[in-house]
Amino acid sequence: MKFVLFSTVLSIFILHLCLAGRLSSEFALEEEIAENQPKTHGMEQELSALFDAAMEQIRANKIENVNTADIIRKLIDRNTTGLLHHYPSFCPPNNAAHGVYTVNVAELQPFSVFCDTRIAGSGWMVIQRRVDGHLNFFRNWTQYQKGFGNVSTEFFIGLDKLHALTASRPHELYIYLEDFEGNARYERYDEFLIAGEADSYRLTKLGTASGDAGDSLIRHISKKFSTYDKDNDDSSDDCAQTKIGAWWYGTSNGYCCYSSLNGLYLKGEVSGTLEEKQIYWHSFKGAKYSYKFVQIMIRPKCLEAYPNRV
Ligand SMILES: [Ca+2]
Repeated sequence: MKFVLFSTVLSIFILHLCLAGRLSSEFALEEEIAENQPKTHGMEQELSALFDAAMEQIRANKIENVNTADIIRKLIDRNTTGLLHHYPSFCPPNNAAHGVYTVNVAELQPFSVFCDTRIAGSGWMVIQRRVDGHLNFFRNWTQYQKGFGNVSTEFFIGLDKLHALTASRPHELYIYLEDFEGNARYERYDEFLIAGEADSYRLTKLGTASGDAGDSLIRHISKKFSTYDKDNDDSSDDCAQTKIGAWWYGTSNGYCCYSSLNGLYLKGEVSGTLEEKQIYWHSFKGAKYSYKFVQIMIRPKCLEAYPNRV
């Protein structure tokens, strides 16, 4: 109960910070927080005091050049109850933060993620990567729920984590593709929300697409996730089986897919019965091409206002 309350207060705080944009003088805030350290042992009073202190500073416009994530991290670190882990729920929004980090999000144990700063600026959390085809992605429902692989090479983060992260606050989505001829394209969506298990991890929000790879995902909006042992698509086919993948299969016009990035790693041109069974993104290289490198990433939307972006 206390954790839920804490999450709620922190969410409100983060929202206000996002709206406030950049703040001024980290030291002034630290002093203010220190003065408002809890006089009681209740976490709710503690966090309310911290929140009020921070908001007072924002209103007084006394703070600037502060990294919002650092403030949030400090607030979490100042919690003395021992109930919370000292991890944020997102990748650090600075260009030095490239590599493996630990994050924490409500109702899950802390877990490792890969934060990427080299493709689209800072703060992006990688949720899926295909590099060389060494890892089998034709896996069952349970494995897709929990995730599999190594975050430094090939992996899928897991649907439970994807739901928890995207439901915790508004996120955006970035899909990066490279072919075997040295061409790289991307498609970015300004919203991304995955439903929970009870709704079969439905692709609930995508927002507006931009980029040069073309939009091969919007036709999958509102579709549930399917694996070879869990046919949640609304096609008469079992799309996960016929396409040898796991995706938000089913489209408004009856096709299984216009994209299937967990398909087979087939190294370039494919033909015949293998068509659309490969790592597939229609609007870049069509139905008969399997990409060399894929990276799917997410980021909280409010990071747009953060400094240190490329
Ligand atoms: Ca079906």
